[in-house]
Amino acid sequence: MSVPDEKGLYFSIYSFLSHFLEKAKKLKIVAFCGAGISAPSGVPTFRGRPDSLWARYRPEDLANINALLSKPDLVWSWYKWRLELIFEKHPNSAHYILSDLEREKILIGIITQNVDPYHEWAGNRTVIHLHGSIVQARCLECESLVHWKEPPKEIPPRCFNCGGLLRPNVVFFGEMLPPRALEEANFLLQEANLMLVIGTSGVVYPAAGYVPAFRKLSSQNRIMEFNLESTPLTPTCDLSVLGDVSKTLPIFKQALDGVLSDKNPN
Ligand code: BV8
Ligand code: ZN
Repeated sequence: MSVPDEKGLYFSIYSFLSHFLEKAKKLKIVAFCGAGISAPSGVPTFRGRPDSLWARYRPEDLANINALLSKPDLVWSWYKWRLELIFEKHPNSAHYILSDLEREKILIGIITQNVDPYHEWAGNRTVIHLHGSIVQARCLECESLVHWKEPPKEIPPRCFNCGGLLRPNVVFFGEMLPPRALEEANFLLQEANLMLVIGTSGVVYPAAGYVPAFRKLSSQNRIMEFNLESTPLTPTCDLSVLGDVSKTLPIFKQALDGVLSDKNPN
């Protein structure tokens, strides 16, 4: 179901949340995020939109270990371009809403597919990066870790310790997701009763599997999707909120504040 205008959006979210909170004794939100939450910041997404990252390249051409080993300059110039964008731009209102919700102890954590640090820069502390972090790199020879404070100057960047080739500290296609991140994400799924699925096309696995997994955990769990368009995950969600997430997430927060204050007038 989608609601076009802001006022209609407010009331559809208000009634959804009010109904949900009739039954739910607690409100524990987990956010599941994709590249769409950083799009309003000016960081292109991977698929779909004409300015998307993949529009210029195909995933199998760049985000995989064989490409890095055979074409280190090409792969690192792509990562350097992305790092320049990430350091130049900044978190947007959608990131800050999630940081407010964590501070109000309503959001218990974020499971993100994103490799940018915008959730942390917006103030969130429980952020699980399923696909690693683009602002870190590690040496293929000695495993030394580098934290970029700015994009690397030399391409491909070399290890300060042994001169070995560095790789971005991200999960390439064909690689396993970090077991620790999988565990932490599962813990959040157990604790939460409302999931916000924000700005993801739901095509990359196993990450996208967290949404149906949350559904299966309990019949009381509810899922809201925030996206510009419907996705393969939409049928698994209870409410699909269509629109730019930097506009729709603030409306969500207003509606939630409205429901909570109507329930606890003091
Ligand atoms: C694995 C880090 C096995 C790197 C990423 C063939 C060979 C090998 C594997 C596979 C294969 N075929 C399929 C697979 C599985 C593969 C996969 O799922 N492929 C897909 C493409 C079909 N998965 C893997 O390879 C995974 N590993 O399977 O390993 C294994 C198992 C055991 C032991 C050994 C091995 C690893 C996947 C991780 C890949 N790494 N990123 C980097 O970033 O450079 S994935 C990459 O896609 C990013 O992390 C990104 O976040 C993620 C998902 O994309 P989205 O976030 O959803 O972004 P997208 O652009 O797609 O969508 C944006 C959405 O936002 C859109 O819906 C849009 O409408 C919306 N939007 C845009 N603007 C806004 C908005 N919404 C609201 N407001 C807006 N303003
Ligand atoms: Zn090294």
